[in-house]
Amino acid sequence: MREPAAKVVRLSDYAPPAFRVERVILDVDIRDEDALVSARLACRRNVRTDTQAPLALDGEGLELLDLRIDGRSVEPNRYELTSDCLKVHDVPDAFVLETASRIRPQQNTQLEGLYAIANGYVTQCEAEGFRHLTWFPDRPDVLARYTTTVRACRERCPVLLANGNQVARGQAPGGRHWATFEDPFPKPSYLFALVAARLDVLEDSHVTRSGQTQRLYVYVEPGRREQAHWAMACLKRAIAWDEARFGLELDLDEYRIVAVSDFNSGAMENKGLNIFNAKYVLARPEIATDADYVAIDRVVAHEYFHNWTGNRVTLRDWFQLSLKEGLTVFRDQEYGADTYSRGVTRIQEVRALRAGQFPEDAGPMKHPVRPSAYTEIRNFYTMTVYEKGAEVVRMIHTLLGEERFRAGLRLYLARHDGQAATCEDFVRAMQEAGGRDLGQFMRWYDVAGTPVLDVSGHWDESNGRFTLTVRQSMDPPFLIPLAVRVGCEERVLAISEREERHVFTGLATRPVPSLLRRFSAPVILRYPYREEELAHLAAHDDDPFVRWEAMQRIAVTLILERGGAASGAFIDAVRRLLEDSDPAFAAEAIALPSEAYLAEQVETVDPDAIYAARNRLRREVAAALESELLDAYRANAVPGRYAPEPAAIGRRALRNTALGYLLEVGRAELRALAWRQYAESDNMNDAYAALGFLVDTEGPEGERALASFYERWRGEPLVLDKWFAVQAGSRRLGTPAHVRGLAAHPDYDRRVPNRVYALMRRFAANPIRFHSADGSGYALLADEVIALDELNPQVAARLARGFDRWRRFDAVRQRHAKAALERIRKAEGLSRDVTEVVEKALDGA
Ligand code: B3K
Ligand code: ZN
Repeated sequence: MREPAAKVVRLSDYAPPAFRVERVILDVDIRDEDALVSARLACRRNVRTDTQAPLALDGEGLELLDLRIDGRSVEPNRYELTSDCLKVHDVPDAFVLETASRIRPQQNTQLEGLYAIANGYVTQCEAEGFRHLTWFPDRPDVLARYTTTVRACRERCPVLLANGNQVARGQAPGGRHWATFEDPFPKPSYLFALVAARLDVLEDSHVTRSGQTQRLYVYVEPGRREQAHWAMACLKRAIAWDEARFGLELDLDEYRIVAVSDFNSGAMENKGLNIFNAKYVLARPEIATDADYVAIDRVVAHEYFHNWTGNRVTLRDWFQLSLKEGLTVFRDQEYGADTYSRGVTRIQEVRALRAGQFPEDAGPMKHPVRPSAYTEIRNFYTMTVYEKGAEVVRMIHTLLGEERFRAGLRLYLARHDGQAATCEDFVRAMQEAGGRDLGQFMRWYDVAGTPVLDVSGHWDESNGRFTLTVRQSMDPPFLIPLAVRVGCEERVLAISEREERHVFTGLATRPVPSLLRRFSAPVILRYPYREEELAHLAAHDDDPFVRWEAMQRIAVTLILERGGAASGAFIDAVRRLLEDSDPAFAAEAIALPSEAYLAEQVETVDPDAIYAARNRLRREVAAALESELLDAYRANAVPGRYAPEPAAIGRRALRNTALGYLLEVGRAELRALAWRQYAESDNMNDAYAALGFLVDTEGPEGERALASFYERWRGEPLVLDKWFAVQAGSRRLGTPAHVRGLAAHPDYDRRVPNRVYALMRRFAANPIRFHSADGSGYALLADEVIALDELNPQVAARLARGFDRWRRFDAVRQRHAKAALERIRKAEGLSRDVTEVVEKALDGA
């Protein structure tokens, strides 16, 4: 089944739908080889649009069996059918359209629409998956009320679910059964969901502040109920948090999460029936790391928060995607900050933004937070839309303050409840409630690229004045909240000109300015700090981000300008941090900038040189501080049983960061320490950290650990993913050939996105071995993209993004990368998804 031809969709072409759909009555009959879908749509012409327009419905991969209007068969000459559209001419202003179609969920490898999983069937409709189920105006501004009947085999699919409340249920001949659900909330088709499967369920409840009891359910594969407790605890915490922080309550009597093993993304916020990648639900100490526990917490919260920001108020069109995603990421970030450590959470967000979003914003797939054109919307679930989108919302929060931001959010939700909104609607509500003109601020939504702030300081000793000059790269200029502290005075400067001066007075000595506090804007800030000024900030500033950033700045200079030779000031700073009262912060502060971030700082990337310099700095720190690192390693052992609670997570982070440094010393007894940790810890977090270090280290322990890990965990898919990932990310020289071997391993399954991401996306993110000068890494990724594209174009396109930065490398590597990209482009029947990514990589700047 090949896709319809690619065409560019533009924001400027937006037109309201010609028809509204008021009611949908859907019947999905899942059988062994296919499914029959019948739909009754109550349609009404939108009076404000062309009154002659035909009814145009989206549909892909549907075999049309019957078509009726108001009960009468539609004559063949009255409709047109193409591979993605059904057009019916001469329709009245209000009518009931009935269709019957056959689909093949058992053959659906794209995992979009209705598809088979090991233990049943599920749907994924965002963004345009509903058209794989039935004929429909599959766009987010058509909101309808749904009644859904699901039919399936009672034995194989005992659990039947769809959005809303179950209103009827029954048995049918041939060992089959059915259930009907009514969703009281109008919703766009992308929020539709159904499940027919064999599942275990964990039940709990939540009592709202107004005293109402709501039932909560987490469904998992049979036998895994014990692994659902953490996700349930997270859900309850998130519900309570949204009530307390934003006054938003759950609007449903029943709320369900269903975990599945085959899923393209992380999770999906379908109204009342979230469907999750099992990776973001299942946890127990032996199989999940601290990072896994926290990620589950954040994703469960994120999908829950969508119930208001996304579902109650949805999107007018897909260009507005960040309206729900940026806002909801901001909400889950704030939930994370309130639940764990605010400072450390912020540092981790900045790290991720710089490693992923900044490069995206400077590469061939760059686009504004609100894109203006796309070929395939599936390619725009990006860090720019999500993470930069969250930064944009955060800047509004910073400009308005908590109280007025809350008022703005309440106004936005009240004004647009039950509607499909735009980014302007959101900013307008914030502007009204905040009493602040945000007209200039809208540029953040519509202009791509990372702004640069060039800041300099002028000290006037004679009258104790310090003047900051701020020049911004954007023209016309952006409105940028720049939080600074000079001496004891803290201000949020609202930068709005290309160049501005800000004066601070009453200072006794030359100050060291504390800039971009809390990372108050997603910008690159340059300031000519001297090393001792940075050491001062790292030791004494009161903002964790500024302290961390000072360490990063020192390290960047040492790595890129001094070949990784450590300075006394840096060693001293690390020594002090090892005894910091906040181990979670210390772990972040002594971790060096990532190779991806370093690569963005140079003209032409030489990955081997960056690696060598960065690693030299690690070795020199380790050699100078061996005994202090060992002390920190011992002092931060966490006694008692494993629990994913913040203080313990922080201690484990510092302990493992110290261990990583110690292994750079290269002595057998330190490797033995890591081996003991691998073999003896009672939790995956510490075992996996040790495994990662051993795999990167010369010595026999790495192989031994890998073999034992495989033997122990081969039956546990999420852990087996880790086994693949740790090898794909290894810095060992033979990694490309080794990964090629793993792609032929019996446990490598291209139909399972988690497995593909574990091996191939991890490999594409390997800062040195993917970029092997012989081109073997690029060739391997190209082979995988081509093979995968036939099964799952969405996942293939994500892998293809591994080539994004190819032009930044030397001529030899560029030649290999270009050849790999051209080979992909020439592949027969290439999907729209991969075509868009590869063409932009080849033809873009
Ligand atoms: N809204 C979904 C994303 C679905 C991705 C479709 N390609 C998950 C989320 O952001 O919450
Ligand atoms: Zn989301």
